[in-house]
Amino acid sequence: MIKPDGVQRGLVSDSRPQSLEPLSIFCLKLISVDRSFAERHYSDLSAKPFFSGLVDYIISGPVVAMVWEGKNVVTTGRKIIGATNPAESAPGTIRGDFAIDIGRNVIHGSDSVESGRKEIALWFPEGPVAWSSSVHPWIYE
Ligand code: DGT
Repeated sequence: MIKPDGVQRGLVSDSRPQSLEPLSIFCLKLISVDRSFAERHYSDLSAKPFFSGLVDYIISGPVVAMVWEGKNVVTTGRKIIGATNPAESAPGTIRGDFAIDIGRNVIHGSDSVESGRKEIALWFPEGPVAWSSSVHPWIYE
């Protein structure tokens, strides 16, 4: 998900570095979510002191919700996104290149296949459009 700061700063296309080329976007939409939706998305963090600030941030403007597809997509995606705190994100990662503060870290990525499945069900209850990428056979053996 490109968070509201990423959308407002016009980083939607910049946050697709070349290292993401072998992965493909399966679903994508611009969406504004309300407080209860954001609280559900971040429910595992509800006891944290920064929770209400995090929810305020996520509902502060539209986000771009996406489903990415590809081999090891969760691990690769997280590597490309960078560490949660941009101060610890390597240059060349999305957060390392575009973010400064942990509370404005531009992008979210599922941290496991299981949470990815849950988040897809939450963000895309309508289900995916059925399609397949024609470059797939040129990337995967
Ligand atoms: P993501 O992808 O947004 O879920 O971030 P993760 O998975 O890299 O990190 P996670 O799930 O532990 O935390 C979710 C968001 O909560 C994170 O992107 C920024 C915010 N956050 C995490 N730790 C802190 C903190 O110590 N202070 C503040 N202000 N925000 C934090």
